[in-house]
Amino acid sequence: MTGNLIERLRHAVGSSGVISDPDEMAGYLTDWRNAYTGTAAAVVRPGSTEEVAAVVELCHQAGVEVVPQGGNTGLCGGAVPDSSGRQLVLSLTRMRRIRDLDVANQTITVEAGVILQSVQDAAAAAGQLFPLSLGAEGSCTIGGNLATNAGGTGVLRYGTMRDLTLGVEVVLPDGRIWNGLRGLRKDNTGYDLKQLFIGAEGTLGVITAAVLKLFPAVRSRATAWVALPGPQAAVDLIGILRAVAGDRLTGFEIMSRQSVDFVLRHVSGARDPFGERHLWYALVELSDSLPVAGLDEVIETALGEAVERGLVVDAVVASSAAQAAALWALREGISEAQNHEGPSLKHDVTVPVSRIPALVERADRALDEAVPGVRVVTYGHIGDGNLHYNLSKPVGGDDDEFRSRASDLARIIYDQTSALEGSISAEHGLGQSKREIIADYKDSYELELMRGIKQLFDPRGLMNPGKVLPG
Ligand code: FAD
Ligand code: 2HG
Ligand code: ZN
Repeated sequence: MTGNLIERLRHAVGSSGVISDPDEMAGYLTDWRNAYTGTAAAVVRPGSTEEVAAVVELCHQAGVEVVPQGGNTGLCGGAVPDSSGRQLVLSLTRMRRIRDLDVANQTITVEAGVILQSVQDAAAAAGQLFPLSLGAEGSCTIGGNLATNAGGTGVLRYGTMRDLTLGVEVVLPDGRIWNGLRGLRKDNTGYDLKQLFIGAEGTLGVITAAVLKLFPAVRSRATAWVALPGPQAAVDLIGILRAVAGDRLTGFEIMSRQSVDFVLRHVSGARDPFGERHLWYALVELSDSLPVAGLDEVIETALGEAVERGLVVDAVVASSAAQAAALWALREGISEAQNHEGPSLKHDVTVPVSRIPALVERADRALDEAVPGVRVVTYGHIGDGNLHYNLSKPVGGDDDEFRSRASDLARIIYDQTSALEGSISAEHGLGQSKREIIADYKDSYELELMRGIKQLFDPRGLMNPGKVLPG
């Protein structure tokens, strides 16, 4: 990148918005778990849509590649530049304005750099709920949530980011602004273009703002921690809860004992709710917008039926908000805790919910045959058919030797997932990590159509190249 372009970028966004000092750039060049590191010519932090457009246009004219970045919490290297040192990281973190909150329309309009938790807080202050919820919510941004079509723990009831979005504003790869910020629940005027940008991981344009759906605030909640003999019991328990609680079932997460062991070992203050060890656990949440909905009774009725049917071995219903938060901390601490056990080989897979038990049985057996003693950290959003099938080395194993098995182990999990008609990424996306392997699991015609869409929006291939599409 020429000094001339850096000067023009400074002119476009102000001197404080352009970082080119290597030490100051470092935090933007490595991902959350230090799995990917790149270099960049500069990091640019525009403060408005017009400034984003000016930066992207200058890059387009100069043929410079752009890597959009939000909170940098992504788990597949999508926001990290390559090692050429020629790419530009475009950080949206200065775009933090909540532009509008319309209670009658049940919408909130926010800029891409707004932290997810700030959107939840703004909604709550207006007596509303923005239901996207995930472990990184204190640092991930709405732009990153949209670009990865984030899921999290509320999908069971409220859907993913795709379901929660009514409109987007996007800076296209040549610097033009598309204003698709419509707050409409019905709009049948042709192709739904916003959905192309959601889940595109920054490869089609830079999302600068969005109109998101709001829901009535939650005013009562019941939370239970449940011990189960296995995944089939969890699937059956979801069926009972749906029959008893309907739409009030808003969370159902599963965790293997290995996952909980890591949290108990590494997260300070974590405590096992039961005296005995069990094979599997579920975290169940019911919630309602009515202040007095009798949810504790509803959850106890459902769990009582499950105990009678031998599906639940033990259960505790939280008696206070603090106890419920402690149960959620056991679940949300898994990602962080696993980082203390050497490399985590992450796989974020999905199959139809009914096939989860078959996936676990087949994949666990094949993984243990491939690497005896491998520690399988299985957990996640089973109500959506989504498991995080993460692996840690055997006790006493060597980090590099374990890393060298990464692609064989991934194939074991992906082959079993594919045989059960699943997908190799449920929520984290393809980024750099699954960009090549996706070619073995996705129909070639589907990939050809995706390449055609990329060519239409970004014919010069300047927007987040090296991500999503196989090379
Ligand atoms: P980044 O990491 O900065 O970027 C992610 C991708 O989006 C990159 O490809 C980047 O180029 C692109 N991008 C970012 N901003 C824009 C923009 N404005 N326009 C265009 N492209 C853009 N994910 C889930 O789905 N569910 C979970 O439950 C979940 N839990 C997590 C828990 C932890 C502890 C961590 C670390 C991550 C978790 N994630 C989860 C993954 C991650 O937080 C989400 O994918 C999040 O949505 C990423 O947001 P971000 O702002 O950090 O994006
Ligand atoms: C979760 O559900 C996230 O906790 C992160 O999607 C999963 O760290 C992971 O692999
Ligand atoms: Zn998840």
